[in-house]
This record gives sequence, C-alpha cells and structure tokens, in this order.
Amino acid sequence: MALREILQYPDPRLQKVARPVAVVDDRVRAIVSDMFETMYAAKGVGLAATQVDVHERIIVVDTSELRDQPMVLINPEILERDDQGKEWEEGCLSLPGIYDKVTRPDRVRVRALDARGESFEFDADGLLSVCVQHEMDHLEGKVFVDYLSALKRNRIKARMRKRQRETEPA
Ligand code: K1U
Ligand code: ZN
Repeated sequence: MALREILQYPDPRLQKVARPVAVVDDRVRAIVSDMFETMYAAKGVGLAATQVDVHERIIVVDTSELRDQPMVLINPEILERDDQGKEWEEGCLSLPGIYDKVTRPDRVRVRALDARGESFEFDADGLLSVCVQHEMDHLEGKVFVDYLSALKRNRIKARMRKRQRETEPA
C-alpha cells in the first residue's frame, strides 16, 4: 500500500473524464488499496481515482462513523434518482478548507462492480448519496465548485492559486 498525492484544484488533470475499467484485476485492487490509504490519511469520506491522477472509473467511500465500512465502486452508474433535491454543505480533498452548499437529488440507486468484479446495487441517501454523486462527478472531470456562480468559483480559484504559490518550494 502507498499514499498517493491528491491533485489540488485548479489542476487541469481534475477535468479529465475517466475511462471504464475493463478488468478488475490485481492492478486495479492495488489502486483501490492505495486510494483507501490516501482517503483515510486525509480524513475524507470518499475519493475518486481522478483525484490521485488515475483516470479510470474507480471510487472509494466510507461514510461510517467508525470508519470501518469501506465501499469500492468500479464503473458506477446511477440507475434512479429522486426528483427532490436536497442542499448539503460539501467539501473536497482537492480543495482543502473550502465548503459550500450544493443541491443534488436526495436519494439515488447505484450499480457498480466490487473489488472482485461482481456487480451489486444499493440505495443511498444522506451523506452516502451526496458523497457517491460528488465522487461520480470527479470521474466526469467535474468538481463541486462547478455548481457555484462564476464569481464564487473565480474567487476560490484565486485563493487556491495563492495558497499554492505560498507553499511552493523556493
Ligand atoms: O471527493 C473528495 O474529495 C472527498 C470528500 C467527499 C465529500 C464529503 C462531503 C460532501 C461531499 C463530498 C470529502 O471527504 S470532504 C472532507 C470530509 O472529510 C467530510 C466532509 C463532510 C462530512 C464528513 C467529512
Ligand atoms: Zn472531491
């Protein structure tokens, strides 16, 4: 297992659309294992492969209180979504310390492959639903600030760039 670097917004690699995983093999399971290590170390509740510069459709999630319910979603699809939207305060490991409200469908039904390559389905609501939708956006090259106004997004971009300049090695 290894920690991987999390790309920071506005890195253009966060805009890449991820390709489907053709075979769930040991190579994919090694990526999954590194993603869990990286997500838990960063104290996140989810992570998309895009964020660690792997452009394949892989997500890891653990929204449990005890951080003991890891979920792997490979080639995830949303089968059904609620008509009703709900507003949540979102964060992102690619934008540390930045939070804002985003409205998304409250409940979704999801189909994905697990780490053995077997298909499974589940219904999600609450934080799990928000997190899965947020991670699936990453696989499409989208980050939560893309839902905000251009004014807010440009301010966030400037703040992130300033922060990156200040922490750059001399
Ligand atoms: O994609 C990511 O960067 C992970 C992200 C997932 C997420 C959390 C909450 C709403 C939407 C998406 C995070 O883990 S953000 C940081 C975090 O640890 C957290 C945020 C809210 C609740 C619980 C944890
Ligand atoms: Zn994110």
